[in-house]
Amino acid sequence: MTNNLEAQLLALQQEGEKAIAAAETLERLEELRVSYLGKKGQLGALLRSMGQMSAEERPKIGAIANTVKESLQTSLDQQRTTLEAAKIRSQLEAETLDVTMPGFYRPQGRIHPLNGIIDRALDIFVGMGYTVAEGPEMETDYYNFEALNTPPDHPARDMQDTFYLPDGNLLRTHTSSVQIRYMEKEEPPIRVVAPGRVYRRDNVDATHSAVFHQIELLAIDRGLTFTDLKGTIKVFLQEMFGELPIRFRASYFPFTEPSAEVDLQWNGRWLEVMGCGMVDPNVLKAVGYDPETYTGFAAGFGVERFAMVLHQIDDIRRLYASDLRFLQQF
Ligand code: 2NM
Repeated sequence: MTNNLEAQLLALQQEGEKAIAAAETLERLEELRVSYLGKKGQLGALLRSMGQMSAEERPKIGAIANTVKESLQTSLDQQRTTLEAAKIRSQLEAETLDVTMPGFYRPQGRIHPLNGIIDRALDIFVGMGYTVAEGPEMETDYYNFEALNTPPDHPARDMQDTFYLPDGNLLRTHTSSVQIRYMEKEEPPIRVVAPGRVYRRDNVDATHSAVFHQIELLAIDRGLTFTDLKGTIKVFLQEMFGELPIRFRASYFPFTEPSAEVDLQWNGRWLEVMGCGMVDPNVLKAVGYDPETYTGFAAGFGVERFAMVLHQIDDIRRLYASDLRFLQQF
């Protein structure tokens, strides 16, 4: 009986130490601790059978059991220390940075010349108290033409000049449609600037594109005059091109009266750079403003044209080709 128990205890110790030494994870080690030394563990189970032992056998077996327990506990502690150290080592290895490793090549990005012009122009107008507004590129006939006092027989309304969609809508030919939408929503005083893509059925060449960008500004208030328009445009062109002579030349737009083209003296030549005018009373009426109370001025320009003049670009198509050899110059 005694010998048998003693042998069992020693076998348990041997088996346990072998298993502990073979444990590869801290989780496995904890399982082994519970299995051997836990409340319902194997050592406890053996000792419970001591109850049937004689008084002289008890202390002897008890001493052996204690040795087995201490020995297993020591093995567990040692293996825990070993595994914890290994865990930390492998963590450190996984987190090591090789500072000599070559990096990824990230080409330097830059602002597209068209966006550069748009950013500068909007900054100038925002500086003069204008709000930036945007609207849809697909428009109704009403917002693109009718509300803008453009008669049904006006050449701009021709199929030859405008992209009409099968459902009767169209691709906007100017961002004035945004101004109409803005005026419908807001009440004067108004200072708004509308940048965006516009579409015209032009044959593409060095100076024409079927899609281009426009910026239009609009001011509506009590008592605004042509002088206010001239002053605003003068300041804008000065900030954009520098202090150069400008002139206003009478012109025509359906949505303004009077209307004018603005020329800028650039490299000794007069260059047409903008269109403008006093908002036609019919446009004010269309958005529900009383033309006896309010007057306003508006102006617009092509972003591509500005970019070409300012950066000496000879062909508008370069602005759409996404050729990095070209774009990296700006
Ligand atoms: C231009 C030239 C002249 C213009 C007019 C309007 C509106 F909506 F108020 F009637 N917005 N923009 C306008 C006037 C645009 O671009 C060359």
